[in-house]
Amino acid sequence: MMDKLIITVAVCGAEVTRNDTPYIPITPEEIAQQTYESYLAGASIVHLHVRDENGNPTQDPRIFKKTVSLIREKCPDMIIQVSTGGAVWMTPEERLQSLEADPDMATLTTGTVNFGNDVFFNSMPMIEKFASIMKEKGIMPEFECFDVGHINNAMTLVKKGLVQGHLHFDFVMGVPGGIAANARNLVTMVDSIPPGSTWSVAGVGRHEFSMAVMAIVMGGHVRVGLEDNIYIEKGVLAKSNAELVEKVVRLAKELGRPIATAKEARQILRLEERNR
Ligand code: KMH
Ligand code: ZN
Repeated sequence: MMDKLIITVAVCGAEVTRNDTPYIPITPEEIAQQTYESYLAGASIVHLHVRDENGNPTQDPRIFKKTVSLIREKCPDMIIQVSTGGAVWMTPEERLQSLEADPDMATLTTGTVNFGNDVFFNSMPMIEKFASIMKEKGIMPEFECFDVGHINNAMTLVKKGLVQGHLHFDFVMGVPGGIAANARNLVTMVDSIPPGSTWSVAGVGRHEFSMAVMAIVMGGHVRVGLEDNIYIEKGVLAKSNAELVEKVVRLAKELGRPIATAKEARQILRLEERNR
């Protein structure tokens, strides 16, 4: 039997600006409010980036701590997953600062990828350093795989003992430069991870909902949010992150897949078994 569906909401990311959509949350209060509305709609994990007072991406630990505490006040059991990806121009040291906010989980991108005209750089020594710091702090990594080879790198971390316990992967599909978002590639990704692992898919841009449907029927989990896609349908901006989550909930309902609560998501990811 399939697990209930875990929905992750990627509320703001690092790249989307107010010029792209007026609905992107920027301040800690706006981010916490949109996270809360998404939680009420059915999201059990928040994938978190933060912005500075000018709306630019930052890994400032004070802003992360403030945002995490606002989210915990409103949604005490929601799983908080901070980004260690940050933005493409950030140093590794800068990117690691989000871990100071004591999250439940953090992203761990396991390879370099072209990212539009930029390069999202993640060398193996960097990845190993990120993994060992997460291990030391008892923070569960979510492997962010932008291509198939990133899964091999993740498994190298496991072989070296840098990642232990339950393994959870997020396949980010449709980034220009990364793996294309289609059914054949998703099957390849799923076939490449070890049995017993869990996975979600983040379809970028217009691929968000088609990839979500594939994950729903294949037994995976789903990430949506304004970080990945700003449209609720072709040419129509989503007015909030919650609107995107609500659409996934409707699709899952139609397809007969129940939604996991935050407590159930913690069980599916074996989060409570980790020593914290
Ligand atoms: N903003 C991207 C360069 C993550 O959050 O870990 C990296 C990213 C992945 O969003
Ligand atoms: Zn991100």
